[in-house]
Amino acid sequence: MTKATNTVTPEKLSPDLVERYRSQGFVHVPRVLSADEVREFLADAAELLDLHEKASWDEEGHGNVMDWVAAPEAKSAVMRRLALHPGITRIAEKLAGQPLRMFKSELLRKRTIGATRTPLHIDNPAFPIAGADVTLTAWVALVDVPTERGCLTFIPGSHVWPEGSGASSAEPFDARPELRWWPQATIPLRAGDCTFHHSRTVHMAGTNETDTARISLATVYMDATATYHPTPEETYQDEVVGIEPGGPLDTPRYPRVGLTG
Ligand SMILES: O=C(O)CCC(=O)C(=O)O
Repeated sequence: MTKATNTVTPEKLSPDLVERYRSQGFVHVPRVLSADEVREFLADAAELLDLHEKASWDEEGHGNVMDWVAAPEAKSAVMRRLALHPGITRIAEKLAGQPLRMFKSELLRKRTIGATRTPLHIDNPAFPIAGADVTLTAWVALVDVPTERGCLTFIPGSHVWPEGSGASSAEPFDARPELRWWPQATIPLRAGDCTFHHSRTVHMAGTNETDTARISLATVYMDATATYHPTPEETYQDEVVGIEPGGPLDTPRYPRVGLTG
C-alpha cells in the first residue's frame, strides 16, 4: 500500500516549478495520485470506457487518434472525485496563480497498436471562454505512458504568442513557422503522474505502439470569473447551456475547484 505522504501535494511544489510552468507553458508533476488512487480510478475509468458511448477522433488517411467519454464526472462519482481532486486542482491554482473552475473533463483512451499520433495543436480556440491567460489542462495518466504508448510532447515557451499572430486553430507550424526549429519536450509519465499545460501551448502526442491502451483523464480548468464567449471556431459551445454570451460560467456544471483537502 502506498502512503499518501509519497504523493506530491500543492504544499510540496517548489516556486521553481511554478516559475517553470509560467515560462515554459507546461510542467510535469510526478505522483499526484497514490498507487491506491490509481487502482481505484483506473478500474472506474475502464468500466466507463466499456459501458458508455465514446466520441472518436479519426485523422483521414492515418486512422484513429483516440476515443473518449465526455463529461465522465457527470457519469461516475469516482471520476468526479478525480476531475475535482483537491491535490491536483490546488496545484492547478498555484500554477495559474488564481482561483479556478472546471470547464470540462474527458476520459481519453488511445487504443492499442496502431492508434495514430495526436496532431500538433493548441487548445484555446476550441474553448468558448473570454480571455485565455489562465485556462489550463491537467492530464493525469492512469496507466504508465512511456514514449511508445503515446505520451505528450510540448514546445516549451510556445504559449506566448507574438502580438498580432492570433492564437488560432490553424496548424501551429503554418501560423508560426519558426516553431519548427524550437526544441520539443516529450514527457513520459508513470501512472499517477500529471502534466499541466497552458491552453496556448503547442503540443501533440505520439502513436501507441504497445498492446496496452493509453488511459488518462484530461480536465480543463478556467478562471473562476470566466465568462462565455462564443466564436465560430469554438467546438465546445454547443455544450454551454443556459448562459448568455458575456455571462459568467458559474453554474453547477462549472464547479469551483481547489477548495478542500
Ligand atoms: O491525449 C492526447 O493525445 C492529447 C490531449 C490534448 O491535446 C489535451 O489534453 O489538450
